[in-house]
Amino acid sequence: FTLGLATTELALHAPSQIASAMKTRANQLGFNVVISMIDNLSLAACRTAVNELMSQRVDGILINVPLSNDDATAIAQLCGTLPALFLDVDPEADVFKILFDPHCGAEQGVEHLLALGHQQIAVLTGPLESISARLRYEGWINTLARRDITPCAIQHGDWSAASGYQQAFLLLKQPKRPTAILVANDQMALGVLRAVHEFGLRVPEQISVIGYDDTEDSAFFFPPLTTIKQDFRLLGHESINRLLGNLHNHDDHHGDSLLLPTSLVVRHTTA
Ligand code: IPT
Repeated sequence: FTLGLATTELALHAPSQIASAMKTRANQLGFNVVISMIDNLSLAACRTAVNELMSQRVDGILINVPLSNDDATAIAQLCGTLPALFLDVDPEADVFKILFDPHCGAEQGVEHLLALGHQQIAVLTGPLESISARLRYEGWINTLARRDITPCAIQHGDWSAASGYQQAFLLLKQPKRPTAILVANDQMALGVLRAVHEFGLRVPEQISVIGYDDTEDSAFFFPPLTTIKQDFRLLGHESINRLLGNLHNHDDHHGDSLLLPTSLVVRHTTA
């Protein structure tokens, strides 16, 4: 068998670690994974990637591309009878999927900051074209609202460390300076840590920073990053297992969908 992976930008840490985990699991089982990377976040780009994989006669497709419910349904239709497993859709999406619970992750981050006594909380979201970025953002806002808190500042990045660095200055220049920043991924948090340092503030004494992902290097940021862990090794392992389990099961396109939990990893950027 050969499996196809349609993926978003592999220069980003999370998608590359997910792809690596999938390859590792597939190799253990004696399968091959071919990869097609999209060049922009659009339905058209995802269609192109899926068509490319189908023309290589893959036996099943993994789709790690952020897709709205309608777009996911359109891609599932494009795949026809070929089993297709989605990794970046809404938990409500009516497709075969394996996801980390975005509500759970967003809530864990907010609850951690609230437990430390923070009230002046700024948020830095991912790109709003991404369904996961929107769901984390929504989860933060809802969890804060339950405590009658609204973020003291909001900015939007593009998942990169560079965007985290740039947007952090805008958050720090607010008249009411935040005592904590919720960041939608670890790469942006890396940029935020540098910006905070250049701004002359100490982490975590003067400002707390929390990331999201727990990618391989996050324990080696300075200071070591407190974050919300998504276990990408487990995701890679489970997605290959479940897609293979579905190869012979052509009439049940939903297969065994799975919602994985996230967990809080407390290191040294929050106090
Ligand atoms: C998601 C990551 O959390 C984020 O950091 C970014 O890399 C994004 O992917 C790229 O699409 S994880 C995804 C499975 C929701």
